[in-house]
Amino acid sequence: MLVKTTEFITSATRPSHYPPGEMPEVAFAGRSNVGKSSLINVLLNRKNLVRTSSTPGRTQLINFFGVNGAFMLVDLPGYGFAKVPLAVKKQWGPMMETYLSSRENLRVVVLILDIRRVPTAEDRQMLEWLRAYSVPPLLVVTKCDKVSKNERARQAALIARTLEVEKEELHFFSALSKEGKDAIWVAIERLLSAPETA
Ligand SMILES: Nc1nc2c(ncn2[C@@H]2O[C@H](COP(=O)(O)OP(=O)(O)O)[C@@H](O)[C@H]2O)c(=O)[nH]1
Ligand SMILES: [Mg+2]
Repeated sequence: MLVKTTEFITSATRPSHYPPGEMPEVAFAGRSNVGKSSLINVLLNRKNLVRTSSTPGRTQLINFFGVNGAFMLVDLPGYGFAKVPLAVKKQWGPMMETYLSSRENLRVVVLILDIRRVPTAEDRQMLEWLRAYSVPPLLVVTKCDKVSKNERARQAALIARTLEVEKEELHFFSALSKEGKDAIWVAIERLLSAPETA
């Protein structure tokens, strides 16, 4: 994918504030601090399109970006950060389910997982919603530079088993080495150009 232009479109919490769904859309989801912003910035060749921060969990908005004037990239709010107020936490599920069930131009959700961690209940919930609403998931396992080859294989098996998916469905990535960048773009492009299924 040759990224020529990226522009911030808007932030929203509910459908009446979403931008028009005229272009195919790819959304990114994952636990706070999993490396979601880092992945997006590497994919878009940007230093800081979406802010990477050491105080995770504050973003509770759905952020829409236009890429090449051809498709929409959506940064979904991170989940699972302990310090987020309960009231904010309670909004996450309905906000996600509303977006996933109503966004007709949504073609793929990139679900990001940490190679060193067991997927959480919220990761599994995301995957269940994607299945329920027929949105194809793209599973990206990030921070792969932090583990050895042996550990990677062991953790991949554990992650696949916990999510009840095949190991082959996992895309390995590192924001440091940029490993996996091209393969992830190929998979995203394929799904963005796929005919609507739902
Ligand atoms: N070593 C390493 N660190 C990463 C990687 N991706 C993200 N990080 C670090 O993990 C922290 C959280 O990353 P960020 O992209 O802000 O996560 P987000 O909260 O999911 O958007 C930051 O300190 C990043 O520098 C990676 O692939 N490898
Ligand atoms: Mg972030």
